[in-house]
Amino acid sequence: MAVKEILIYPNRELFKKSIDIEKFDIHLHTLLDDMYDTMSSKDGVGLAAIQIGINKNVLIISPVNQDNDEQHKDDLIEAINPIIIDSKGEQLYQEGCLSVPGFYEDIKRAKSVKVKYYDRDGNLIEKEFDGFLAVAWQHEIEHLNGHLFIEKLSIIKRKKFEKNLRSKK
Ligand code: QAP
Ligand code: CO
Repeated sequence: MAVKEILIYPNRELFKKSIDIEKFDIHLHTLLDDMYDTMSSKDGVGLAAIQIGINKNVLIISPVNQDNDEQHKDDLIEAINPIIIDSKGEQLYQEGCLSVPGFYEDIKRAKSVKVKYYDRDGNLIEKEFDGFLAVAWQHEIEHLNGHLFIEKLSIIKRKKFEKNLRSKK
């Protein structure tokens, strides 16, 4: 059990590009476990390693049961060196981010994505996701590329967001 500190915007670390994992070893497993403990402690549904200051291409996504709102660790998606190989359609979804606490906004993204990634044991997986999970994949992979969802806001909404942030300090 290790809950790590989550980096909060405007921490510049969040804008670093992450690098690929080369060894599927105990260090990777500890990182994944720490990420899960950290995300769970804040009721998150997704987390990228860079959000706890580790610039490696690792992300987790916790599918939420559509019927009873429950999250189960067995369903947890753990993805190493993930890439989106195809995307289709469009959807608007209200996003938030553990690194931008208390802020939520509708963001336009693809409706479905096909992704390729490794699991914690180094098995290559190719799968398609849509709806909420497709949003989560796009949001988390964006973290690995050094970007945040607030960069997708209109100029007016972004200005309002920055003004609010400064007034809260
Ligand atoms: C990314 O977001 C995401 O502001 C994960 O006060 C977003 O877990 C995936 C959170 C939308 C799919 C759809 C945010 C918790 C959690 C907050 C999160 C907060 C407490 C955000
Ligand atoms: Co986020």
